[in-house]
Amino acid sequence: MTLYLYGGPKTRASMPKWYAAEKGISYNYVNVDLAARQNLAPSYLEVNPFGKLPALKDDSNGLMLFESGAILQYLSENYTNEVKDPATRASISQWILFANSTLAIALFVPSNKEREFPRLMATLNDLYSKKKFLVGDCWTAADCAVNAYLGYLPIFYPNEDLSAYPEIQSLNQRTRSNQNYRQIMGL
Ligand SMILES: N[C@@H](CCC(=O)N[C@@H](CS)C(=O)NCC(=O)O)C(=O)O
Repeated sequence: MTLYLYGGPKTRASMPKWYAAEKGISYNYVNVDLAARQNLAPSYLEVNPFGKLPALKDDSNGLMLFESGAILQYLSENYTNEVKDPATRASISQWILFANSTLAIALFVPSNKEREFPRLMATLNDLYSKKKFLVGDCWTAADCAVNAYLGYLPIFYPNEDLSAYPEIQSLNQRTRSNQNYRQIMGL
């Protein structure tokens, strides 16, 4: 049984890499050089026809999967014991989708940032003031996805004033002091 994770430096492959490291999931890493356009080589397009990173191949069942969120969810459901019932599965899925769509757009699409960012950040700040983990009582793929996107803030917007969101600031401090995260992000 072998997992192959296709990624590259400074790509969203960091998210499944971080998750796998935290959960002790082993895999073979395949570096795809975007600058050399290896992502558009026919051999990689067989893995992800869109030529995007990351992607995952699971030798145990022949699955080839793209989209970082789908990869997180697959690993969470099949390579950890964090999903114990349909409600947990749905809640984790909700947060992964939130991170990869709603939150990602609010952070990275300038026309949306002004309108969406303060509301989403205020709500997340409030949620994190009440609980440490988004689903249940341990760090799951839901936290990985949301923490990874919030962790992009100091990287992409080092001058952004986050003092109105102290819980997010301390969450980001915890993320940035996590050894696996540091290693994967090259901090
Ligand atoms: N929504 C996708 C985004 C994938 C994506 O855009 N990946 C970038 C790297 S972060 C990529 O492969 N870019 C190369 C290209 O578009 O040619 C995911 O989360 O996996």
